[in-house]
Amino acid sequence: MAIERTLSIIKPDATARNVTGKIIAKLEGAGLRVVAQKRARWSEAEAQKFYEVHKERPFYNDLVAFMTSGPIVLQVLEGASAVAKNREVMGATNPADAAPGTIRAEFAENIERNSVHGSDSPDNAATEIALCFDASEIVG
Ligand code: IDP
Ligand code: MG
Repeated sequence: MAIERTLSIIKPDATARNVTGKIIAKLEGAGLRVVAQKRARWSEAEAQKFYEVHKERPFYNDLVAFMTSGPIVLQVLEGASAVAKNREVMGATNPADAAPGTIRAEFAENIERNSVHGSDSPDNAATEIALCFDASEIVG
């Protein structure tokens, strides 16, 4: 299995409830290594750019408002098949469908306030990592 990197975001619903450490423990427990991490508060323009792929979706404006409503924690995760591994430990987008033990099953409030973002392909991971981190901030 190839060693990959993926972008992870701990979302404002989770920072508000002070569960970033519990979420990071889940990621590390799945074998993912945090090789970059920073806390940030996105501007509207930053959130709009990050979620540009969703701009035609009906939930886009609400999603941008949610993602700018409080602090987030941006991370680069590294490990074997990190993109798929992270999606597995995150669980389904809607927590009602998320498998027991996944981050979203345990922490998400609803389909929007679902605690974490994870890149959905190696190509998108590379794009999202480059958007959020300078190379010098990633230390593997
Ligand atoms: P993902 O985060 O599981 O990859 P996406 O379809 O890429 O899911 O959607 C991006 C984010 O948009 C979700 O994580 C969630 O916060 C929000 N979202 C997705 N679908 C809905 C919806 O039907 N209603 C409200 N928000 C949604
Ligand atoms: Mg997605």
